[in-house]
Amino acid sequence: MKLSAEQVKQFNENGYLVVPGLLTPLQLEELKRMVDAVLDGTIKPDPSQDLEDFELQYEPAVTGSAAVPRRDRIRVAFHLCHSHPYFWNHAVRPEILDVVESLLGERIKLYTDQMFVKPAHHGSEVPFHQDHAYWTQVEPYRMISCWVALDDATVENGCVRMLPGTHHQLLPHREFEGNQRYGLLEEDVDAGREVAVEIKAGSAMFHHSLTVHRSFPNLGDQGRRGLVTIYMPADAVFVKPWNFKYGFRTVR
Ligand SMILES: O=C(O)CCC(=O)C(=O)O
Repeated sequence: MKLSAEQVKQFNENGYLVVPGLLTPLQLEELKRMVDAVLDGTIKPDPSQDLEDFELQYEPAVTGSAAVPRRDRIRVAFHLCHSHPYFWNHAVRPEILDVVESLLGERIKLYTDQMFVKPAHHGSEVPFHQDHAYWTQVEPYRMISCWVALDDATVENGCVRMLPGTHHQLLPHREFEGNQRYGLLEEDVDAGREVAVEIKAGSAMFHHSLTVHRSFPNLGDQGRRGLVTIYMPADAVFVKPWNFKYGFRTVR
């Protein structure tokens, strides 16, 4: 469904927007089953990819721990939509593209997806950052991410936390050690304005690629999975080379 004028206004003011109930209960159950299969290693990328497994990043605290099931050791799974037809079909769902069209215009390219797993007990933090700090090859600095909750995302299990109205300029990022290469420190932003975006499973949060956000570690008993698919206007310009092996296909 296209967004209302009021929803577009809210997005333009805050740099993010929650769309409740984006997926039906049936769509959500199927998505969870497929994500579990990726995390458990029971499905593999499409054979044409010639990959042994999906591109995975592990939680540093439990990387080598055989006592922890594989699904609880994974921090992020990358590029599922380019490696398996089920996730391609998720990325081009009309329910998602209608919202993206309301925000980006009629011609849309898909960049990729990232599955943030945030397992119970040891899911690690994602520091403050603007997504576009990673993607400066593309102008204008305006992509849209669709973050679909597979579980209820709460303060306790590390929901995404947004800084409203920060989507107007790119801030200088710092080099970090560890999983996340660049980021912002609390002193770089007005952290007091942060909003914890708690959403129900099957709902989505759309955000602008300049909106500052982060998430805390998950020290609770409930996992918190979020599948993010990322889109750009089809007329975006590549100002630096970007050898992204899957390419950028027009999806609408
Ligand atoms: O899911 C998270 O914890 C972080 C998500 C994020 O950084 C993003 O969607 O860009």
